[in-house]
Amino acid sequence: MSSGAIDDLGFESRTFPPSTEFVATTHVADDSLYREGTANPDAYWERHARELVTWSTPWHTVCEWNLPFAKWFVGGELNVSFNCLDRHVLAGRGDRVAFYWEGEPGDTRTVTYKELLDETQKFANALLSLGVQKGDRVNIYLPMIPEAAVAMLACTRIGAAHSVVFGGFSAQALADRINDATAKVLITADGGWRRGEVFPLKPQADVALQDTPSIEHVVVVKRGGNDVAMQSGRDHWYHDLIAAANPMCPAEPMDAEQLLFLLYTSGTTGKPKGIMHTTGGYLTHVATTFKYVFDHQPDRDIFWCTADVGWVTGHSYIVYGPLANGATQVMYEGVPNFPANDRVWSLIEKYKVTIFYTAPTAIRTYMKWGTQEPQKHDLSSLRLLGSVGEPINPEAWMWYHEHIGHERCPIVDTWWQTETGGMMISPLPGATVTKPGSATRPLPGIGAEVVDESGTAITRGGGYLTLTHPWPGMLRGIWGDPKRYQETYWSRFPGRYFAGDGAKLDEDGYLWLLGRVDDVMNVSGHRISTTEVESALVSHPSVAEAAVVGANDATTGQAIIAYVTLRGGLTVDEHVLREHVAKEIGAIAKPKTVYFTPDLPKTRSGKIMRRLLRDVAEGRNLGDTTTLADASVVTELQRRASEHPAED
Ligand code: 7RM
Repeated sequence: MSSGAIDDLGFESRTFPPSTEFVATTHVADDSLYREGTANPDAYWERHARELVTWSTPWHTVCEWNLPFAKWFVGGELNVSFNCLDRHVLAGRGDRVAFYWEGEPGDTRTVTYKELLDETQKFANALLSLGVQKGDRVNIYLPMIPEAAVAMLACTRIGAAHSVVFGGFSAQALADRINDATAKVLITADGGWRRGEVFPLKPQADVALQDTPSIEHVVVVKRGGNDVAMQSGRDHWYHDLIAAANPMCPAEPMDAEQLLFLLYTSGTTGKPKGIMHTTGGYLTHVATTFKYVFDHQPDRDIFWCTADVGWVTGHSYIVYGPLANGATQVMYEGVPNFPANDRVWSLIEKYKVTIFYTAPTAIRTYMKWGTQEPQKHDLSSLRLLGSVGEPINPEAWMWYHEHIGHERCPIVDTWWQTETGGMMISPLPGATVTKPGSATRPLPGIGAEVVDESGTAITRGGGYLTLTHPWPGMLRGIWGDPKRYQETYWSRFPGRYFAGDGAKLDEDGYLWLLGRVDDVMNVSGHRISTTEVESALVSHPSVAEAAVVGANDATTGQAIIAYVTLRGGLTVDEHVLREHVAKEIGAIAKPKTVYFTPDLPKTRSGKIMRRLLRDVAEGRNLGDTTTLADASVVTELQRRASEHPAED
């Protein structure tokens, strides 16, 4: 079906209701929450702000909306670190484990809520002693160690905004982000462990620090044990500051709209945007969605989110959402294939993880590595699985369902963005019948609609995903650039937030995410989403992962070029895959050429970078590659393209 915006080539029809066993203990087993959220979104969020968050001063207005600027819980005051730590300890739960942390080499630490609170208070005092004041920005550049959570929570305790930069980013990326935020303090480590080796952080930071005039002090956590230079007066060891710090630092109440953090997203063009999130609405959103989407119960569950704290998923669903709910989590420092391809499954078995949240890119990698890896381990503790970051191809969903969830665990496919702060579209696992590859429906209290080219909402078929009313975790702007905020998100469809993603609606009103609209291909006048062609390719039993792009073509406008990674040990002919796509979704979507590759170019958070594949397919020099995780992947594809130029 075609609405002119994006074609609907859909073919997935399997459905999975939650099991009676799951429903028996779930928080939400029926439509009541949806009905409450639809009837009055503000009242829905207000109830959860009251029930899940502790405030020192109540708000007078739930939501003040001056499109495109929102304020939530206006007049209210609260402290985020109090909500994540103190109140659990005050309620007698200080001995509950907050983190079972495991370093990549296999060293472990168990951190209770009481210990996390003690350390956070000391570090908050250390930051104060370095001159950090309410409203200042603090940069964080750390590996996945508990100190990352401590650093973030210590900032919230004193009202400083953090800006976390992923530890895999370059010195230049760090310097750009520090300078844009004019941060006063940088918190880093000597190094961290990755793939069996120490990767240097402080030496990278030193390069950045040559060009970051706003930085007055640097705090260095000892983790890698690598040699680092310490500049006297500026650089301080974390353990020295903690040893000298006053143990008491009362949580200061903050205005609900106090800046909580900046998080930079690279976007497809232009300089990184500092996405602004504030305090009361954000905490309400992530606490509520964590509880319901993961059906979390603190006395039962061990939660593991495999994201890095450098991404929004780590902010919202490792630090703030889980800790606000008093969750017990696993935190892992390293890569999933050290020392072997079964590390993830061995950790699930070891810590008896009940809820596992990861990305489609990881699931497809596990598919590539083969089912023998999870089969080596007892995964019976798992009760719920989650996915985030990209559309999950139906076949990857089925693999996750069968080989990890053993057909017992609901899967929550959660659509959201750095900009949305928290989850927006996702099943509620005890109430929603799932379909492989669909994020299902907007969560209670969230308004999402698919619109056509003219901005009119459609009820079937493909179009542009928009959000129709403000939500508590929404971004409050782009740091230093309100005009860009307005233009990027609020100008294409008046009155609506435009996410930049395509989506389609099926006959049950379920949403199927179709990827970024910039990637949509135009073949003989048909607007074809990358997601549907990729999912058709992945539905072939030999294929683990696929990326497709539209390359200029004299006859059809664009031709579909596919890059395909096979499942371990399997092979298949190019023409078989082309016919497979034709059979699954139609001849129009048949790739003109299929390239086989052991890897695809990805961002450091694991999203496929189709823009680079388009450059390769059209024989151009590569555009911006700074966010690419492994540059050798594209150079190899370029080399092969130049050896075998695609004939027209
Ligand atoms: C959480 C996160 C946001 C973009 C978003 C989409 C894509 C994320 C899903 C998804 C389909 C999903 N934040 N995306 N989740 N697409 N289904 N469940 O990833 O800011 O880094 O990226 O990611 O394109 O716009 S993000």
